[in-house]
Amino acid sequence: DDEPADSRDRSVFLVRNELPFNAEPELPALIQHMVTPTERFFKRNHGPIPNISADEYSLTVEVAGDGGVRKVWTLAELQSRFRHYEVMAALQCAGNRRDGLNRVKKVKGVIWGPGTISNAVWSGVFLREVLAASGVPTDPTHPMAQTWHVDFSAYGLCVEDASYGSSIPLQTALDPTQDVLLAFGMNGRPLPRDHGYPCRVVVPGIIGARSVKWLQTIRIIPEESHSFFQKRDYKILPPEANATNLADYWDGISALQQMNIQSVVCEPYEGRPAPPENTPYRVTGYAISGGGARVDRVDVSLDNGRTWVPTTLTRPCSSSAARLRPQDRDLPTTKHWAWTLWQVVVPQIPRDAVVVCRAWDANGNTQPEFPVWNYRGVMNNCWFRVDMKKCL
Ligand code: MTE
Ligand code: MO
Repeated sequence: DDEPADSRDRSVFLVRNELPFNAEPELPALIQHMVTPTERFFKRNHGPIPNISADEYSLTVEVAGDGGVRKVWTLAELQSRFRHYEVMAALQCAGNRRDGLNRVKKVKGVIWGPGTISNAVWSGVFLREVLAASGVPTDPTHPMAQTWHVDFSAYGLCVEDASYGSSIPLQTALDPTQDVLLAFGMNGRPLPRDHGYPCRVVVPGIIGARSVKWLQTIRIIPEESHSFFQKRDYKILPPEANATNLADYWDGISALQQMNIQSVVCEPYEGRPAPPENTPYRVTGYAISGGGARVDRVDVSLDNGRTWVPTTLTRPCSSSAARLRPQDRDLPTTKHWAWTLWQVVVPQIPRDAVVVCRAWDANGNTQPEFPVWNYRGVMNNCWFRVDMKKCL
């Protein structure tokens, strides 16, 4: 059953696949708001959208071995037993900008443009508090906390595996600065079905694939998830990996977690007419890094990278990007989970210009000038170019 329960406005989305439904908004619309309106938030689905009622929902927590601590939570219990938090965080698919790698050489996967990123205010409870109440050791020096993993699996079917699943290190889940949420709400409303109703994981700063929707089971296990999406997908395979030999590389390559440094020009946009020449123009876009690292700087070039101008950055708040409610401001974090929007007014955009952007993060990371091809087409963060000759 893939009956759409949510707004899937065709004038908002570039639909990349109908069944399962995969769609991204066009860039100028994407960055009109710091918090992406829910009906514009990109949708990435590996299978049909489950239809789960709040009354029937339950979440099972298991710990491998030792007879297995096992706890089953109803939605009402999850919502009433734990403190509620709000965290502003962007989700970005590791396949964002896959089209840029596909232009270099054919890749495997949904051919996404640069719109599989969106920024929302998520509300829910902290995963670490639910784990603690489920009997999982939460002392960071406990051997389990140091090496085990939190394996999430979802309700519903999916195309590549029996069900959708993924894992993060237990250490990440337990770290109070990481803000890993079990979310019930998005932008002040219950999660829409397309985004995981009634409960999903939100792991800020980490590739979208780990933020499992329609969460059914959490298993604390000594190794990573055995899911297709952990073991075989979402890895940067070396350039010699291809359709016939890729299995040879799976074991040696890490499953992606933190995102890399990214920035994209949203206006001008190749899908729109070029702005008139000899007129000042506001170049805009988004930028974000992985692991909550702050975006320090975004530069724009109008001559394909020979000369650059700095841009003005807009962050949701200056010190702590994640803390929205006054009572939460003293919680220990300085993480930048939200995206940064940026703009610069240039005197004009010549008709033969190639508009480029590149960003730096607090760790000194910047974007590569050219695409780094890999078979699965993930983590493309090369300089973003808008060729004015390609505008409508
Ligand atoms: N969870 C389930 N159950 N099924 C999925 O297909 N897709 C993942 C993740 N969680 C997925 C999932 C991927 S690859 C991404 S990028 C994000 O959800 C997208 O979240 P969104 O659809 O809310 O934008
Ligand atoms: Mo994704």
